Amino acid sequence: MQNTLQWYPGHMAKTRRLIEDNLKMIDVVVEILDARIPFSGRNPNFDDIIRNKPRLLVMNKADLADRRKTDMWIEWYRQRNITVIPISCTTGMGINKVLSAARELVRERIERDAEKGRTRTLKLMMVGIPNVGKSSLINRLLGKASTKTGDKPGVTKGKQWLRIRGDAELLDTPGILPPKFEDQELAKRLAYTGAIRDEIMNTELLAYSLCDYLRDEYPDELISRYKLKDDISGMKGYEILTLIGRRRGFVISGGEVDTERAANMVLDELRAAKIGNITLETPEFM
Ligand SMILES: Nc1nc2c(ncn2[C@@H]2O[C@H](COP(=O)(O)OP(=O)(O)OP(=O)(O)O)[C@@H](O)[C@H]2O)c(=O)[nH]1
Ligand SMILES: [Mg+2]
Repeated sequence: MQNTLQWYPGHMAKTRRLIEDNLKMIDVVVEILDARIPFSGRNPNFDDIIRNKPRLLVMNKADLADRRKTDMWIEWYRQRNITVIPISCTTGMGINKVLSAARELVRERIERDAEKGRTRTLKLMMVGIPNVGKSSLINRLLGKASTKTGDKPGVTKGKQWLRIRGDAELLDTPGILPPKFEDQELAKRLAYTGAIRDEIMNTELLAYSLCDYLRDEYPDELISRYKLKDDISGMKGYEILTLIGRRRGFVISGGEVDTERAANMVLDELRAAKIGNITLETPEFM
């Protein structure tokens, strides 16, 4: 990992302005989180940008996350009077709750309009860090692929208005991250899920940390996926990754393990949930 992850691509500053400029015509902001990092995957700047606008939180990619921890995070947010809806754009789980929950947040306004004989077109703006599934959620709500999605951050470039079923309009926005990361652990979690491009990270160091985490939180999944025979409980992340590389036959001349190849493989397999349903952070309850 670079010593201090300090960066802010120009398009993210532009997106911030895009969100701010469109906010006044929006009824509800839908903030999309990745269920595998329901805390680290929130951009703290959204509080400044969105301010008092009604906001709905959805935790997408629940199909990839650890169900038990998803429930813990829902409870953690509930204790803070925040409702989070777990959804999956892949399986369709929870999608039908999104619009009704958003309407509920502005019910009084909808009712006032109805009294005046006006039907209100609900205007929603999707925001979130890169790669969480903002465009996928729009496609799901529309029932068709109307906006481009992709398994890397930075797919959506400009803004895009899309209408659904005549009674709602959706605005897609590109993902944005905070300008800098004070907390390296948080930056790593973003990278594990693919919210930060691998190119700006040291993937080997990233995979070492991931192996440390999996050893403590998901040892059975790790052992079974890579058929590890040794006792990994006292091992360091890099030792575990070396073992994994050896099991997979990633050996270079001289019998050394190609840890870079092993690192990329483990990260890919984590992202595809091949190691298991893994959530990368656990809430702390007071
Ligand atoms: N397993 C799983 N994958 C999902 C889900 N939702 C989206 N994806 C995948 O995640 C990747 C990113 O989805 P996008 O919809 O492009 O994400 P985005 O937030 O619009 O990304 P940017 O526009 O780059 O900020 C794609 O490969 C999607 O297929 C989900 O619920 N489960
Ligand atoms: Mg997008």
